[in-house]
Amino acid sequence: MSPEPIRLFGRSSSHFTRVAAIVALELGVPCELVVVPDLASRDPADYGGHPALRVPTLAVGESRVFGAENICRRLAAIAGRSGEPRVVLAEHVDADLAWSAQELVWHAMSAQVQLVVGVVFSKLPPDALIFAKGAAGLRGALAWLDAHADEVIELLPKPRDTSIFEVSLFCLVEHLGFRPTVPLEPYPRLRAFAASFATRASARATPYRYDVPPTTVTP
Ligand SMILES: N[C@@H](CCC(=O)N[C@@H](CS)C(=O)NCC(=O)O)C(=O)O
Repeated sequence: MSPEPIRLFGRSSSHFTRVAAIVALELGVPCELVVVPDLASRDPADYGGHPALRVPTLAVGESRVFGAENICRRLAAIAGRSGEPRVVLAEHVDADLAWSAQELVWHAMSAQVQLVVGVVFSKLPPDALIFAKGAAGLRGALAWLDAHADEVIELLPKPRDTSIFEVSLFCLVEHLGFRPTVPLEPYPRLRAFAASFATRASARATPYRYDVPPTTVTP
């Protein structure tokens, strides 16, 4: 374990933040959530030093890690490994289908951020090409994941506690319910997967909610 304090700058309503928070819990790495109060801020210091003004940022002492997947790698390194990985990372996977599936999960999460920030907060027209195509691409990614997620999960190395793929897919699907963007009804297998993952202690400990004090922007 790290002798230095570990802090996660993020928001309880953010799916990228929740990926990191769940992985920290799964690995047993103590990690304090530092709430970023206002996602409209243009000061990197408010994001734990993230120059691109995003959450999450992991702070390990003076070091900073940007990007949810990199944060998970750092948390896994802090936890150390004995034998098989407890949380399967991208580098533990060797299958085209699984790589493509992970790409579509990250894409869908980013597409949802774009729709929320663009249409909901910025009040830009949803029929603008960037948002209309973004929503169509999000629906396409979800349909593909609904058709292939079970097969992808079978391809993941065993034994494991969980994987970045499963954690990120869960955070994506639950966030689409928390912050409706496109309907989830057409994706029964994704809903079933999320309902099952939601019973894990790490998922129950990190419910989506809006942090107080209230902010002007809350993806
Ligand atoms: N690739 C980044 C994406 C992070 C991201 O998009 N975070 C969202 C919140 S879930 C954000 O900071 N949105 C603020 C904005 O778009 O202005 C990661 O993996 O951490």
